[in-house]
Amino acid sequence: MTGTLLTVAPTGAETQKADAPNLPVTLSELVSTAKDCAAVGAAVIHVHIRDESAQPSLDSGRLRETVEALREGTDLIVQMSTGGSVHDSEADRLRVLDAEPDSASCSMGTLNFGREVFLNRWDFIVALHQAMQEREIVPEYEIFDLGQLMALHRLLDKHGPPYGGHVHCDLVMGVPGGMPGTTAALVAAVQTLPAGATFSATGVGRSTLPVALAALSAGGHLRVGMEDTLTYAPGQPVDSNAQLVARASGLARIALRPPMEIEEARDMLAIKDRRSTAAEPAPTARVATPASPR
Ligand code: KMH
Ligand code: ZN
Repeated sequence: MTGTLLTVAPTGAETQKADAPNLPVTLSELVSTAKDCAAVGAAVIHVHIRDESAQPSLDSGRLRETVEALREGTDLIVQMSTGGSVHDSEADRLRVLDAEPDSASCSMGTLNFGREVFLNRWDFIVALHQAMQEREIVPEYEIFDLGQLMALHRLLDKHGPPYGGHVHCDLVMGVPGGMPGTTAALVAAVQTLPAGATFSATGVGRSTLPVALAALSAGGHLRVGMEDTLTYAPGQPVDSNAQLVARASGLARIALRPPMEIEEARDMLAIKDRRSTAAEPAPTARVATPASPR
């Protein structure tokens, strides 16, 4: 049994800074969060950026600067969101790849997203998949509902494997409009994954813990962070992204599948090494987490 790949999704596009003052929205907040999360076990960072007013942005210059700063400050696998916010255009979402991240999300279908619609037309999904193949960027297929896994089978059958050959999915569960964050839904999704695929799971809101526990028991990996969860326990707001990563690390250790080292995660996901040898960040010193067995 392998270790557990921990992804942190620290910001997202839905929460306002005013509603969650600890949400990282500036580049320096993001880099500092990334370092803290790497220290407690994260290997991947799923990034949405904000503009100077802390609103979601897909500005090309900012995206590039963000990828560079995260690469300079950490060893984390940098995964940029191509999902953006529900208001972003397809052209802007495709242009995210110009920032040359290690990985990028590829959402596998359209769904109601609360009161909004998160639009992912088939032709757009194909365009994203092919652009990532050409640019040697590893996709993470975001699965919000069971039928989206059938779309993934069709995508791989018709358009071939992703760059690197390994298929990794993230089950995003509990979005109002998508599959629920339950063990039954997770099992149904896991049974429908393409052969050889690995998966992470994240449960939005109060489904965070049930989904994490179900994913670990099913041999899966975890995504946590303030993109998906703002409440640590009933009545207790999340302090920081690192708090959520530390809790996930503890659960992974209890399951005897401790957090994967970043290099191991790079191998599993077949990430192309874009780090410059000149400015290598110091290796991440990991700290023990509260639930570590002694
Ligand atoms: N913000 C959501 C509408 C992704 O990052 O690829 C879409 C999302 C998915 O977060
Ligand atoms: Zn996202």
